[in-house]
Amino acid sequence: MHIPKKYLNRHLLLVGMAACWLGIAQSQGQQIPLKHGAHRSGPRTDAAMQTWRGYGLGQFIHWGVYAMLEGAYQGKNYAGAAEWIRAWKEVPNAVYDSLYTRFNPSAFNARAWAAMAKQMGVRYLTFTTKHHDGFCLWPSAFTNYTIANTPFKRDIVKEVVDAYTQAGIDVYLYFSVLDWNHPGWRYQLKNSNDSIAFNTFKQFTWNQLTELATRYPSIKGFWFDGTWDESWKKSGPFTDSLEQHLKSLIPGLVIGSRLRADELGNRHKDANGNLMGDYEQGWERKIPDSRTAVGNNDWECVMTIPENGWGYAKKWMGHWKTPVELLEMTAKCVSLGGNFVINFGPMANGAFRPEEEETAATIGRWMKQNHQAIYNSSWASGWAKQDWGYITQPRQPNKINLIVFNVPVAKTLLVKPPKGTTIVKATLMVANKTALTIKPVDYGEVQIILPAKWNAAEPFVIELQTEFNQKQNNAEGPKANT
Ligand code: 1KN
Repeated sequence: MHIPKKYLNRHLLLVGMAACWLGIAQSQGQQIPLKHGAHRSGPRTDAAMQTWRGYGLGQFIHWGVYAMLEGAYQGKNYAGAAEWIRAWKEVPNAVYDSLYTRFNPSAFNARAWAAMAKQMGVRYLTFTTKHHDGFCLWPSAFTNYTIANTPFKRDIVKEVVDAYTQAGIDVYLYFSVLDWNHPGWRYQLKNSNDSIAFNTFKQFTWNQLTELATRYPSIKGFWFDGTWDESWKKSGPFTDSLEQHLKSLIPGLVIGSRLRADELGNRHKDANGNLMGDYEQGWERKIPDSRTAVGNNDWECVMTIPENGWGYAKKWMGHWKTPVELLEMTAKCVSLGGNFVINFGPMANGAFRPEEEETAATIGRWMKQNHQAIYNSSWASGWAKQDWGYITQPRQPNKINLIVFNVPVAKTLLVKPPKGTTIVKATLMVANKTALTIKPVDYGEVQIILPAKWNAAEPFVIELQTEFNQKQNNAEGPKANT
């Protein structure tokens, strides 16, 4: 199609005028008025959130009656995520829904779980209290479909919360709003009967969450899931009251962006683009590529070790991430200002599979040596990303950590500090804390020279001590010839 030039120009003019008008509207703070949008703009600044922000590494545990089927039925492997197996056409609902009458995890030992997590170096746990199937790992008073009605009987949520809390690991409770077991659950509200039924469901959800917050007051937050359906999106005002109610029960409670909807049905971000909840909770099995992708929001990435699947599956499908790959993801997330959470799916007897035990042990050995680059660390503003690895900024001033994953054959790491920053010392945090040669080159770039025979068997950390000098003239580097 040919459009005469003069019309194109006129179009550009109109687009320009519209953009300008929008710009004026925004600068004058003209926003869509919302009663149930975000109640804060920008990150939380209180101590509980500072703690959350500094975790670096967390553990997720998915456990429920789905573990009994082990991701398979009658000899066939389920290609989906093992905790979703009830939705597989091969599995009759009646079979799945009676599994709990045989749930008896004789090897379950919450203190052993917490000990493994402690050794691994995680600083928080997110634990499934109830997944989409509706089965409750605590003896909820609001349904019979709970641990109390299994041969095991013990309150698993309590044992986990207590053991981890005693080990100094903060606990967050995963809770699926979507509940396949509750008669009032609806995907959509098509008529008044749906709304009446869904109101009973909302009351049930309110009751269960109040129960969890009251029974386990040492928890630091909730992790919501199963909130993507139309019925829930139409419940914006309810989600708002629920969030405020839970926060009134436990001061400092941290809740991600998946619980809320605004009154227009927007999730995560309200109609004005402000994040609802304390951190962005959309990074499931994916990691942002850049700081711009996360803006100024707090965020967390949750990750499976196999390709997909959170509950126990006998056969892990696809590529299993190695400990070094998981550490690289951890470093990447922290360098972009987020936390990284690795999922474990215990077996039906309550023990972890050997692959998970080994993964935890290997990550723990590395964390013991190198946690200074992961804990209480964030995005190193102004430091250019480099191909050899990741740069993190600890909370101390004048310190930077380099986490090296790919050692250049030339054994020289290039870094480019922000304008005005000088590197005064570079210390290899292994090999007897060797001080490394620092060679400033042109354009404000600096070479850090590794020992000639340096042969890293695993990723390692270099600590930089820096100085800030306002007056230093740090000229721009060469521009790409575009
Ligand atoms: C793409 O659809 C989904 C729906 C639910 C993908 C994942 C999930 C659930 N969230 C993870 C944290 C697991 O609990 C998974 O079952």
